[in-house]
Amino acid sequence: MNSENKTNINYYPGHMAKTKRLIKEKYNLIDIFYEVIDARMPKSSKIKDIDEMFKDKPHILIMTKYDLCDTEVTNKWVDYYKKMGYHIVCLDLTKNDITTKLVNITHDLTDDLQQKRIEKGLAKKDIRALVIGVPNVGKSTLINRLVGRKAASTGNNPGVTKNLSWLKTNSDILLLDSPGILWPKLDNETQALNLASLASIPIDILPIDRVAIYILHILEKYYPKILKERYNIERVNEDISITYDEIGKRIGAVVSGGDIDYDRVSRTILEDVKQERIKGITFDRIDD
Ligand SMILES: Nc1nc2c(ncn2[C@@H]2O[C@H](COP(=O)(O)OP(=O)(O)OP(=O)(O)O)[C@@H](O)[C@H]2O)c(=O)[nH]1
Ligand SMILES: [Mg+2]
Repeated sequence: MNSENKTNINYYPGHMAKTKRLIKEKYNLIDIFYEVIDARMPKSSKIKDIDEMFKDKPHILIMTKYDLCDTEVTNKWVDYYKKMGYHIVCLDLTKNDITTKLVNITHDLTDDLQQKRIEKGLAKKDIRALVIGVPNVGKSTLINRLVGRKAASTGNNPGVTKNLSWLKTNSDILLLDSPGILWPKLDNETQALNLASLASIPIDILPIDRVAIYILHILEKYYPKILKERYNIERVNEDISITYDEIGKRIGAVVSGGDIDYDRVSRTILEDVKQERIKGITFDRIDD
């Protein structure tokens, strides 16, 4: 990480500190943890120090929003994490029938624990899984899929889940939903911009035009076709400010006197990513 990439964004609402405290209290009850990350940012959405926090528990890395990512790039991350020894499952949670694989891996990873109980003459127990991850990655949506009904509240904004709660699934797994957590300081600017671009931190934490221009840079560099098609632009200019102006004209974000309404352009770009009108993109690159 070079020094230019250093930042110091303080975004750590009180409920995150509280969540970490509550998770620590429940630690002994948890048999396995499901760490949920966004397939469009396999690195930036991974919580720092989480492996350390749960080092003696089985762990499955779940990449949600696989339908929205650039699979070519994201699959390189999947290989990377597999090589590091992670059990990993990629999911498109808009589909219903995706959970068998996850349930099977959960049974494999908790088999030892069940066998030990049987040896002691005890019955098999319900497996308790903690679902953990940064805000808005799909933790509650995953839980609803596993439970088979809308048991947990979901929404396309960070901070929807406010409390920890246990939910029973169709199989022998109990799930603990948790509010999204981050680390106290976002000290890497690229990571903060990725989280902001994909709505895992609120829109007002970073200047909106900075986030929008960052998204445009990513699109210009890696996904010019998507950028051209979305905004009906003929040629993507390397000078992002020209593209930014052109988008303003295309979407009619022009104020009297002919000036571009930059705030509106920025909001449109962010909203287009959030509402999945811009998709097939992955922000983290393995070779960066
Ligand atoms: N396209 C797509 N959307 C998804 C997927 N998973 C979740 N979403 C959407 O992502 C948004 C956030 O989902 P939630 O389940 O509320 O996320 P969360 O991690 O519980 O968020 P917090 O409680 O705020 O931390 C919702 O609009 C979901 O519909 C997925 O695999 N694909
Ligand atoms: Mg939630």
